Amino acid sequence: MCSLIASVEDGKVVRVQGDPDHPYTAGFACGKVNRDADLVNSPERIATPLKRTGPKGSGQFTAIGWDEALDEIAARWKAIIAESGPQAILGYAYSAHQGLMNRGLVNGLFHALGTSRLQAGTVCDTCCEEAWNFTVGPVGGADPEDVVHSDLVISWGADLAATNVHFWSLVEHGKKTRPLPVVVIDPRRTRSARAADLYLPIRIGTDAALALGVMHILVRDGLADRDYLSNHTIGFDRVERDILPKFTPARTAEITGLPVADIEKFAAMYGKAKAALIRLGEGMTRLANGGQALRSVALLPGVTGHYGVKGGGALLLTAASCDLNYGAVRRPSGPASSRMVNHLRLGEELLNMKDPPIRALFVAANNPAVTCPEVHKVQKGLAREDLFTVVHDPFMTDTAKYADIVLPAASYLETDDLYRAYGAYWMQWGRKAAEPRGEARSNFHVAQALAQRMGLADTIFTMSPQDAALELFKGATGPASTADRAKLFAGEPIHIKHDWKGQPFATPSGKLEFFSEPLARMGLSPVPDWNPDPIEAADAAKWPLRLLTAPGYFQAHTAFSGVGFLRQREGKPFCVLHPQDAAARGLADGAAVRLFNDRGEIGLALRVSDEVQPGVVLVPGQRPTGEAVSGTINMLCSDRYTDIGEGATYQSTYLDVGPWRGAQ
Ligand SMILES: Nc1nc2c(c(=O)[nH]1)N[C@H]1C(S)=C(S)[C@@H](COP(=O)(O)OP(=O)(O)OC[C@H]3O[C@@H](n4cnc5c(=O)[nH]c(N)nc54)[C@H](O)[C@@H]3O)O[C@H]1N2
Ligand SMILES: Nc1nc2c(c(=O)[nH]1)N[C@H]1C(S)=C(S)[C@@H](COP(=O)(O)OP(=O)(O)OC[C@H]3O[C@@H](n4cnc5c(=O)[nH]c(N)nc54)[C@H](O)[C@@H]3O)O[C@H]1N2
Ligand SMILES: [Mo]
Repeated sequence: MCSLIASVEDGKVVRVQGDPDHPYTAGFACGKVNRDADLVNSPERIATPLKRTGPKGSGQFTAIGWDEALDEIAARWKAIIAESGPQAILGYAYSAHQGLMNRGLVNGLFHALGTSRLQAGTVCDTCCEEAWNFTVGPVGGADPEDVVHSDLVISWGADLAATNVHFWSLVEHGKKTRPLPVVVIDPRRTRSARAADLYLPIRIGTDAALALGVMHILVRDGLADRDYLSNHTIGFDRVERDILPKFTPARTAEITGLPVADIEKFAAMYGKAKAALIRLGEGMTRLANGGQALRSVALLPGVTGHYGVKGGGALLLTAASCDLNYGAVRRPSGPASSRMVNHLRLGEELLNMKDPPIRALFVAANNPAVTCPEVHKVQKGLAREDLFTVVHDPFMTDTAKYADIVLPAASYLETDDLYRAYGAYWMQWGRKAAEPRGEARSNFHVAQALAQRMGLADTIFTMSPQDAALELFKGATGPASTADRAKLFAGEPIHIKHDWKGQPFATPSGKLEFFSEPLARMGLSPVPDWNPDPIEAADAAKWPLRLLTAPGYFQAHTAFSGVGFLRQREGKPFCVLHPQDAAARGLADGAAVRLFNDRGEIGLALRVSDEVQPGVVLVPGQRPTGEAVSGTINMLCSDRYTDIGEGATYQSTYLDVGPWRGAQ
């Protein structure tokens, strides 16, 4: 999350740019956020609340007033609660607004009502986060600004030039003044990979094998830091005895598709570095064995002791070390536990959940009809005539088209909120830059208005955003909680500074866990390992190509699809095939092609490029159905869970590509 300056003329946001005075944002934003003035002022925004007039999914609505909309929602919910209990309602609110209040209070509303609860984020980061927690513990990783002390940077499954532009810029800056080699490990030759000193085009889903292969070489060559291992880690003896012998350079090369020479070169660079920083991405964890992959890579800096050094170690996320009293907003009242619905299984649960079935759905700040796997099931679930659906969004999304009532949402530039970065140690109060467009209202406002109509008495539902923010500091510990309130509300960036001497470990043992007792109890391998996944292997035998899914440079997920300029920059929804795979199928660059597997088929434009390896089809971003030749990529992805964290397995998708012959 960047620190931004919005310029406002006549009450209208005219420009958004990175704050030049912020040490990390350093005066620039990514190509998408630079266009956020266009997003707020987009002619495609919904102006008023809407009520459905046509069949679900048809997008036929009529304008209604806010009071009418909110009264109807409250009346329907009360009737459903009286008949079936609160668990017949599901609040499905996610992260498009990153403010702690606008994100948290919607969940707080459903918590207080005692409805079924969303196990949120499984579409995104629960796998990597849980795997990190089992290894390092629920604590933030290395500070990206410490890269000024690094002597080697590894971008492991993260496209830094797309999703981490400020870190990338610090790396480029560092390279100007000292040797700072960059290694990129990614199946796609991304922008970051093209700028790397060593690029390893790894086979999808084989990162654990590479990390273990590197450990094998480090041990073989006497580059393991035995003091660090014995003082700060547990279980390496088991890994060394049972696992590392299996990952010889030759076998590692066979599994990962990388040349032995490159594996040796990378291991030598890593072993000889004094402060190597691994920037971990989430991309490598969105497949069946994603948890093992992340765990294995996160263990690597323990072998060399880089976790103990400033500028060394690994960074996945920083948010866990911003210790605020989140419960004040997210869990004001309500039962301690309730029925859980996995974020990935919306379709499944809408169709099959019983005792009681889900009868009412409130979707805010996400677009599951595009971004959830098994889109066919999601569409079928959303099309249920007996489901009362409300969607709160600035735009008429694919999901909103299925709603009974659509509420126009304010964007982050039109709200007051407190933000905590999750890739850096900063937080900041973000003031409302302009009044919401049309009749749009913020998530915070809607949560409060519905809470009042539902008779909830928690004071958080009547507080101003500033007063609610102050609740987050009550009883909180750690550096974030000591923020000077006057500076905070004046909008100054607050540095969440930790005085760590090396990476802290918040595991049961207090050490980096090569051996994890909790994983053993769950019936998972307690030590890092790599084994082929049987379901993937069966699918791979049937289908010749594997899906690689990564953010688009100008269309990440669907939140920027309301900006015409960015849609054009990204181009028509497309896929990328290696020249060999395109030639073997007689497919030319620019052709419309059919992507298909057992789950269905979609139509995209083809780009032929060797940025991917043979055997891979890359589909950047998730694009709404109306933009593509036909359909959307998640129609081909299953809602199966990852090994750890019950996360998404988009990249365990196998398929084929052929000429587009019109919808079948
Ligand atoms: N500016 C900006 N920043 C963002 C976002 C945004 O929209 N805009 N979105 C945010 C969100 S929601 C998220 S989740 C993060 C995601 O940001 P990241 O953590 O960077 O994760 P991804 O971008 O999903 O994937 C990164 C890379 O992983 C590669 N990859 C895929 N499979 C494998 C594999 O098996 N092994 C390896 N080594 N690499 C693999 C992909 O090719 C891709 O280049 O970005 C966040 N940051
Ligand atoms: N195939 C495949 N699928 C994926 C991924 C992948 O790599 N491959 N990545 C996954 C990941 S990492 C993620 S995080 C998810 C993201 O998936 P979603 O959470 O669905 O994210 P978006 O598509 O950006 O949708 C966000 C919606 O919120 C709306 N919005 C923006 N601001 C506000 C606000 O302030 N209030 C309200 N009420 N609404 C607002 C936007 O207009 C948009 O419609 O997708 C996942 N899906
Ligand atoms: Mo995400």
